[in-house]
Amino acid sequence: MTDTVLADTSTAPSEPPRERRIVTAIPGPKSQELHARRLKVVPPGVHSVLPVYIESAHDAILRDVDGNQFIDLGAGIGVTTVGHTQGPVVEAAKDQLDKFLHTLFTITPYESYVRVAELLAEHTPGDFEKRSVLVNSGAEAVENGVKIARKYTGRRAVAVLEHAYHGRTNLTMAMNFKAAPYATGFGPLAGDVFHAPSSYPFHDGLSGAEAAARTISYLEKHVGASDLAALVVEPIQGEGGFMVPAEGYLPALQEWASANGVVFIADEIQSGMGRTGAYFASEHFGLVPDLLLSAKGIAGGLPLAAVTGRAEIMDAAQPGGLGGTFGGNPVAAAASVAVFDLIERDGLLANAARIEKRLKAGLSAIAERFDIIGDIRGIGAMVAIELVQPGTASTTKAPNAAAVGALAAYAAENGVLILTAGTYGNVLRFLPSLAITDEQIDDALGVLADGFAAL
Ligand code: PLZ
Repeated sequence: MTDTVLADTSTAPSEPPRERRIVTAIPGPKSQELHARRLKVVPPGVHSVLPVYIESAHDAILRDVDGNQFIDLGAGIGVTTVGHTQGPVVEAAKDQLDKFLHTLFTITPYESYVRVAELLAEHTPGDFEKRSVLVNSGAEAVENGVKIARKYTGRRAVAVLEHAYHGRTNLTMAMNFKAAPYATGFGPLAGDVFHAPSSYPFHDGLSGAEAAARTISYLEKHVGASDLAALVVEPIQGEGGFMVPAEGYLPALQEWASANGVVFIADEIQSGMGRTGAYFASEHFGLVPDLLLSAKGIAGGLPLAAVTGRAEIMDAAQPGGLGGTFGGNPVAAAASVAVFDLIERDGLLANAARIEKRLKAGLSAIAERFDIIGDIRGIGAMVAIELVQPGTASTTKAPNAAAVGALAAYAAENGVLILTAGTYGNVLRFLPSLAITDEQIDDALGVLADGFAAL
């Protein structure tokens, strides 16, 4: 008998190579079969951007049931930020699976919930006492943030920004800028939600101070600070198209909010948990939100979300006023603790700057060849391009959604998953996991460049 000698590779022997590989038409025959089954039992309201059915995923690669492999530039919309199926995260979840799956924290509590709250207190901006409530989804975090702000202030109104996205529940539908597809026909919507003008440097050309004056004037005239419970902002808007506000804009809003007793809430559901190279994007702007909402990336793929904030605000909610059956599920909480540990252990935050540099350099090179790229923007592993009609980049900046659709389709057919965004559907966004390699980025951008050439 001879010993089996395993090669020293970073991939397990059964794992496919971590590269793009297309072996069938997209979607392949097995995906098509699954899709036909799905159409009989899942309503069209639940739409899939790319109906290839996934069999496994690791790091930045998705493998479908037909054996096609995609470079994943979407990370499940910013969820698998540390990479798909990272060992320590999977192990932590598996360990917890053997212990208990559920008790309901509001019946009999457990440590991992407390640990997640400690980690959130440590890694969110602000050197003061904080509390966290854990829930299941981003929208639920938004709902709770608003609820807590209303209780604390005794005020009714909520302000959000143009181009915002906050979820699919009744209140959050009203908070989204885009009615279609999120709210169309689903009303009546929640009242007392006000959409204020935002900062969108590519389009408005305003300085941060000018844009903030516009936002504040709108709120003072249209709502009145004394009726405003909360101002909810995404430091970098996600679904809206990764707009980085002009310098000074967000700090001016925060200053106005705190001078007027308005709870300043940062929705960091998409921009948070390392995506921009800081734990939370608020840090890039010097923001110290009163309440910070997190979800998506905080548990590496398991459903978990949180409202974290100043103790005196969070403590305004009466005992029993916050919670929910599955909020802070023990498996999700265990995975979340592992995600925080992994970010520290591997210094993952530093990857965001590498990814930004690589993506922006590649995209700039493409922009030199094709004049429909009007803007390249973003921070860290949160980068986007806004596409305009030929020759309008410095004039009308007329949106080019058709090109975005064609490019995303071309990329998918060639093994690169790129998500779209933007109020006018004319943004391609790149939000890969922090585990993506330079080679994978270059390969994906090569495909994208071919897509531009094919337009
Ligand atoms: N706030 C900033 O990005 C979720 C939406 C996907 P949930 N964005 C992805 C879709 O089409 O439903 C999001 C966000 C910001 C809130 C949310 C809502 O988070 O976990 O999807 O409820």
